[in-house]
Amino acid sequence: MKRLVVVSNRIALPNETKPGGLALAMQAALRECGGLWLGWSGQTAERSASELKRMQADSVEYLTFDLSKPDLEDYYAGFANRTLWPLFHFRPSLVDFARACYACYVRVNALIADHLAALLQPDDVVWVHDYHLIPLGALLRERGVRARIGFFLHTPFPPQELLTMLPVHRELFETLAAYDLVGFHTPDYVRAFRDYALNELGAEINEQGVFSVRGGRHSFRVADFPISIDTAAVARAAEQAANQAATRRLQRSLEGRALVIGVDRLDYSKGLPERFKAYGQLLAEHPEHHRRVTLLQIAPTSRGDVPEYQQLRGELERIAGAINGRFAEPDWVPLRYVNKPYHHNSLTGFYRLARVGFVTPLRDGMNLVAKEFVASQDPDDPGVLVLSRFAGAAHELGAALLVNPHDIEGMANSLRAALTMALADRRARWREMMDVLQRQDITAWRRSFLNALAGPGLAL
Ligand code: GDG
Repeated sequence: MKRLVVVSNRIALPNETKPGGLALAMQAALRECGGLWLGWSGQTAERSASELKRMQADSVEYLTFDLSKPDLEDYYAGFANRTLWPLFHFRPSLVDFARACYACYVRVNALIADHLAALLQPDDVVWVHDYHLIPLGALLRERGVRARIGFFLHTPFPPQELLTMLPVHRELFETLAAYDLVGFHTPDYVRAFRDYALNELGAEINEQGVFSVRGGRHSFRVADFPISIDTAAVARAAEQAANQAATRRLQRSLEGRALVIGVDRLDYSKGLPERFKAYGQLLAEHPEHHRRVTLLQIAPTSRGDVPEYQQLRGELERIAGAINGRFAEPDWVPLRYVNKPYHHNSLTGFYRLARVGFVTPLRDGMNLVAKEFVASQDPDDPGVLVLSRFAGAAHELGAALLVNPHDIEGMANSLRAALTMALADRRARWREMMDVLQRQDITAWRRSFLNALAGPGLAL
């Protein structure tokens, strides 16, 4: 049996519960077929990746490395999060490019490749994740690695007009040709990659859809694999969480008001200022909702050392203060804005209590919160999902109320429609979305990627 080797910037150690679908999916895949997971420890040290720390649990080996503070600054906070992240999320004005940061990004990837190349066996199947590690495949090939290597991008992939703004776009993106399989969340991102590869990399695509880059030695496949959640487990957790103290306390505090919920990392891609404004607009235009509704926005801080994130935090505090200042009553706070993270199971209980899931990113690769909200609902009395058309999840969840997050009035109208939607309509929409999530869950995602990469026989 082939061994699976997963590489991602952050990893979840066996005793850790990391939020999000990626960690869960990788833990399950590695448990099924055994293997190795390599990533940054989350710690800094004098020198980057000078050694690997090993931890074994059952048939899975966890390997972590530290990063020096300057490398963390230039590779992670710099090129990954201040250049690629805004570029991939359609925010060119936030792109901050410095050649020194790019050089550091490639150097850190090369350090990882050095360690990995020494560990790999020819039969291994390597799965590399996300924008932090784009050149890793090519760096492994340079070191003589011939194993099958796949890459999955968790963010959107924007059109070529945006990508070409990056001064090093060609040298960076042509490294994708070193992989055997490149995966994206949606057909739109695959199309954007295809256009970019044809027009900028001089790629050729044969009748079977196999890409090759002129002059390159390697051919590769490109396809969409929409990531999902462990639908059955989330539904179970939500049902159980309904009786937990945290859920009951929230329920009591609502005093019968309709709950609108948002849960997002505090990130400018998530459209939080626009969301708050849309809620303010609803309250301004429709006083009949005063005292009848509460918006709970959970937004754990993220990348707090990147200046754009600090600015966003200030902006949200101002808007939240303005909304509460204008509409609150001594016994009603319309907007509860919380920067703390919560246990994942508690979140499912909160989702189940909510009448509306308000998920309105300006751009999002997929958005797992939208899927978790749907899976958490009570089938007899489900809440309504209001979802940005610019989240990858909109591709599968067309039965949500789809909104344009740049249209504040439109979002306010959809929020009102969600709050007043009849039970039969709520049920029909929920059923349609839940059917999708039951068919296309996290196991289906992982298997379809690994089957496409390695053929059946791995992780089945
Ligand atoms: C990236 C892409 C893509 C949130 N708050 C808490 C918490 N969470 C969990 C959610 C969900 C996860 O974090 C967030 O996933 P999203 O998909 O919504 O967003 P990103 O973090 O931006 O993820 C995204 C994803 O990768 C997977 O490919 O969908 O587009 O940007 O699972 O529930 N979990 C806990 N406490 C919190 O307070 N425990």
